[in-house]
Amino acid sequence: MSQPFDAAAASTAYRSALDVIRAVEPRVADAIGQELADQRSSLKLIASENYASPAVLLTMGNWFSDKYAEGTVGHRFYAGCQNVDTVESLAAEHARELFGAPYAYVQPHSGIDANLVAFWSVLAQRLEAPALVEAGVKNVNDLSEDDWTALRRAFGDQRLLGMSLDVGGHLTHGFRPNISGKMFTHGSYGTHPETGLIDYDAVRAKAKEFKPLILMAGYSAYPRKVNFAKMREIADEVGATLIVDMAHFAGLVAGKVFTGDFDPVPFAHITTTTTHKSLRGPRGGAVLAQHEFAEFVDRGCPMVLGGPLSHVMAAKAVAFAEARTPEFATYAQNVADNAVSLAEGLTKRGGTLVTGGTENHLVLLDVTSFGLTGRQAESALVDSGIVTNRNSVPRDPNGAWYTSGVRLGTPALTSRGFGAAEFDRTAELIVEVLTAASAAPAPSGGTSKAKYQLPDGIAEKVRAEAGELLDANPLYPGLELSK
Ligand code: DSN
Repeated sequence: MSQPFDAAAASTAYRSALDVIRAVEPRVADAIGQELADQRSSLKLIASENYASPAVLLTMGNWFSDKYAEGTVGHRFYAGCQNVDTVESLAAEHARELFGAPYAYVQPHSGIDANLVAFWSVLAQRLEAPALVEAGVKNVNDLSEDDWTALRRAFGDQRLLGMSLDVGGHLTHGFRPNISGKMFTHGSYGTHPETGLIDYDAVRAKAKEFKPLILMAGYSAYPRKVNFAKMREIADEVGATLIVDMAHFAGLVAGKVFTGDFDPVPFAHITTTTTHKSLRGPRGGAVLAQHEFAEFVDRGCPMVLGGPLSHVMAAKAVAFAEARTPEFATYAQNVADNAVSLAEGLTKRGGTLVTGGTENHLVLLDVTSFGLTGRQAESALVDSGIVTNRNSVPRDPNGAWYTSGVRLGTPALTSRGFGAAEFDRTAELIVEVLTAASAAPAPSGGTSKAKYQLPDGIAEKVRAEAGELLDANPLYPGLELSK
């Protein structure tokens, strides 16, 4: 584990906790133990997952969970929030210093919540613009029902321009299954058809034509860096607010792998994130903002959020403190270096990567050259002990359900201590499985898009070989649930 911890103390803590739980519902205690066993025994390559430290995990299991704390530090709707104030202030202070942000809001429960807080902040800030203030509206809370009806109509005409889902954008960046797709008229920018890279001139042209209120940057399956200085220039040219969703790569920003034009925080009006991906904190979200948006972001609860999860805010404070250490900076650099090793390991064995490589924590492998859909590849790999997720590739012929790719991320296995050699070996195992796999016959003739077949023994062999890599790099070394 690249974040040092006291294994004997953590073993005692977890054993005691499981004893207490087992006395009430033994099946839950067993499931918790089994989850650790399962996570220890597979090659976890899901790009949005990680392993938080025992300190982060243990911070969530306590009486902060029992406290209501709607409002903000020092201005709560409930009495007795002095200790919540302490942990929320600490989390916000650490986040501001970690990311060099003027303002931090650590209450969002998830990335979707963080984006919703950001969207409402932009709308509220615009609504309270001088013209409205002159008309007597000082605060959105002063609006009458009729005003709200008029504003809802106006919201329908607000435009959000984000990265297209099929080139790696995220559902919460204006797509229909998410509320953002209903709040905003949505436009999207793609990537260059040959290079697969963001074409900033094309983004600029699209922004000039579409005139968005919000220009959204950030991704969940784009394997490259984004130039946020250029994105801000484009936003300024068209009078848009730049929101960057850095959920996937927040750990690379915190660890100073992404600096200068590639660090979103100085350029974005608002930056949103989750805290549990490459940042390796508890499951949750956060918003960073320039000063002019701070008071609007602060209204997140109760505007769009339920009561803050104080136990998770406490764990965010611990995770941000960890992310400020030199060990975390080394970890973040290793995440990026390991992604390059994984990419090179796949390409030298015949794999095809979207954009031809990686500059962040993820690799997008196009599996059509193996004669498979993404769904078949995902299933063949997981049955061989390699956990990934299927993902669309640009202009995917198999659509968003079956897809033609698998997304592979390095944050989790890097937390286990994997380095270049282990990721090269991981690439070898992936290619071995995908080369041996083929589409299964469909009952109605032809081949299935969902089912795959593997020659006997391959899955078992690869699982055993993956096990050797895992045993050499144990998850939470020394942490034992039984004496
Ligand atoms: N579900 C996350 C991912 O896997 O990328 C993003 O929300």
